[in-house]
Amino acid sequence: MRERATKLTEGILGRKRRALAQAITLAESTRKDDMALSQQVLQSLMPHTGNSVRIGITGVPGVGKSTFIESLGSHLTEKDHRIAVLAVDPSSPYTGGSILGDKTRMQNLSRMEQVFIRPSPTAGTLGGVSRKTRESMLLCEAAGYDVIIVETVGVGQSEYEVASMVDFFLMLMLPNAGDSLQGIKRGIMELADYLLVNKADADQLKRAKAAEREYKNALHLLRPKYSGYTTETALCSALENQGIAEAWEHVSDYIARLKNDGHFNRNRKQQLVHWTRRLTEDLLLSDFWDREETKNSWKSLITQIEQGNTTPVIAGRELVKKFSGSSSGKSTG
Ligand SMILES: Nc1nc2c(ncn2[C@@H]2O[C@H](COP(=O)(O)OP(=O)(O)OP(=O)(O)O)[C@@H](O)[C@H]2O)c(=O)[nH]1
Ligand SMILES: [Mg+2]
Repeated sequence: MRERATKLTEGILGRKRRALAQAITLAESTRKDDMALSQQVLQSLMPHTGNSVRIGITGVPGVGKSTFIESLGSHLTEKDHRIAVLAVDPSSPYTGGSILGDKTRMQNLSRMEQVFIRPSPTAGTLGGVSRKTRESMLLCEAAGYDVIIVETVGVGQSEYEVASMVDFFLMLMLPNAGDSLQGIKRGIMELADYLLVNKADADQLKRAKAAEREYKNALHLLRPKYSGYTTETALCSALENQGIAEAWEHVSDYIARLKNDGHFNRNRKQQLVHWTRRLTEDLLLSDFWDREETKNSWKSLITQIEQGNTTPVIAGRELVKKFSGSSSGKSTG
């Protein structure tokens, strides 16, 4: 296993796409031996991670995320960036996701040497998918990609997940504010660092401008993410390649300011703490439910609750007490 880990590590540091793709497949695997190997690789690559800007992009289906990434990606490669595009797709965990299934829409990007595109990981819960995306992100950084784009479809939970793994969160909007504002939860808008109204072209331009005004007003009512910062809005057309360079300029300026103010590093640190805590909790939980004694006690406790002999709280405490007693020897009291 050591040998394979070393080979993969060297391949990734040598910027070999195949090694990177293999390592991501390992990170996505749920097999125990794959996971062990994957963790070895990640551990040796850790010192080489972190040197990128991580951008999250969200928006309702059809808003133009893929088209936007294609357009932005081309712009970035001209500026000598190396780009990795990863997807978190909560809508179809079993089919591999729709987000990047349509690679046709990123035809130019997917052919470029400096671009690495990875569709959504399959299987598992949302938490699982985003864990894998986080690890994929680290692997891409070690392989020298300096802009990581994490795409997710705007349907709720996944946006929180993605926002908690990126440095900058960009929301693409449709040019019909009235309709779309209703569908957007306030909390989601609070996650955004930038709001771009896409499809501001041809006969939709006028509507897009009106929409931008509405979004701007809506944003005024929200608490800014960092004091002294405002979430800007702008127009773009991913299809016509309008406003993309300006959008990137804004993103880079914003990130430079975050770095300068110390928010950038603080965020990353908080994200790491949050992630580690989540992982630990997941491990604890699966350990708990995997135990024979939990399974056994569970059945009899449920029966007792059903018969009215105990309460869910008392039963729950009893289970946890048994678990912590057997795992650490300590009592929870
Ligand atoms: N007029 C116009 N059409 C656009 C623009 N951007 C995207 N489209 C069109 O909108 C449709 C959806 O674009 P996609 O890029 O696939 O949208 P998406 O957000 O990735 O969609 P999902 O992956 O299904 O969530 C396509 O027909 C695009 O050609 C734009 O700036 N202007
Ligand atoms: Mg898409």
